[in-house]
Amino acid sequence: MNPVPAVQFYDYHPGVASLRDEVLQGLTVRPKAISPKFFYDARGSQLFDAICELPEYYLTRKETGILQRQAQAIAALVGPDCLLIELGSGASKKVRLLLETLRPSQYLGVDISKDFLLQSTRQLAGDYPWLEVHAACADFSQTLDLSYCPPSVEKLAFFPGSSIGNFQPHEAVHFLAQLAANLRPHGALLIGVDLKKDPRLLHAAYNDAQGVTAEFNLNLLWRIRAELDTDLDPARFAHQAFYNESQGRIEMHLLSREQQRIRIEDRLVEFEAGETIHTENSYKYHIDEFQVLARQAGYRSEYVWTDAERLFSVHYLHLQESR
Ligand code: AVJ
Repeated sequence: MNPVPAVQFYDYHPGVASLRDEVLQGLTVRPKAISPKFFYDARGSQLFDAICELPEYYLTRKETGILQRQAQAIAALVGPDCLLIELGSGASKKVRLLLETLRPSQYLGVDISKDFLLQSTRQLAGDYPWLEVHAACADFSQTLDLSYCPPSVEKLAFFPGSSIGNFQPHEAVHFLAQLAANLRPHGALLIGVDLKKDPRLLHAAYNDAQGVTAEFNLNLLWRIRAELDTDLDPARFAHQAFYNESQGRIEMHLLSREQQRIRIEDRLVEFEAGETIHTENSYKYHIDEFQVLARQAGYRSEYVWTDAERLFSVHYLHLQESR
């Protein structure tokens, strides 16, 4: 018999009420907006994995290269037997680059996509029998509470993929400060941050030729159709992504192809032709811009690594001694 590897599981999944409340709230204000955290149902998580393989989506490849090259250096900074906490762990692929070298004693994966999280952490536990594996299904976009964490001395938080870019800069500071509070008294943060660059490269990364990013964006509407009571027709919307230079961010929207009225549960939502639902921000930071945010949140910057073309950065930040 081959037993299913043991994963300690903590379930704080927000549930369908959160989708309904946030969608109705977001569609009855102007400008209309829905949080990108709702992208990640099972299909959305799959599509995001496909995005990571796209030739135009350099982020994953660049970050993976940096982590591979710097694994030894990171391990030397952290030391063995830490608790490694991965935020937005998804398929838990990137953490595999660190495990053999870093040799943490415990791993905690936190993600909003429940089935995906369970499946990937079970696989991790099977592949690394020496590792104690924990998984928490949680929405950490508003509050981050890791008090269910296994007790440990040294904690390393790992927040890859430039997911920090989903927050506005002031929200990012708030989030990082909450994370710092959860890491105290001892801890560090390894975080991937996409760099500012030629807008044409950014544009291509979010408007891929195969249309996978478009499908990922539109999947949000298919999800709403599947989980809520509505006559919404996703075919009446189009994917839109562009670089907003003054804000330093990629914006993704779902653009209404026509004037329409949609019923969602007991509410009617009106769209003008060309009106959009803002579905994601993906902020890009110069190295020093991000270091300023990190400092405001209570970290000191120890190391920053980039790829040779300077498309992507990985920061190693240490908790500031509390004053
Ligand atoms: C997972 C938030 C880092 O912003 O690049 C990819 C999500 N959206 N393509 C990003 C995403 C469109 C991704 N993050």
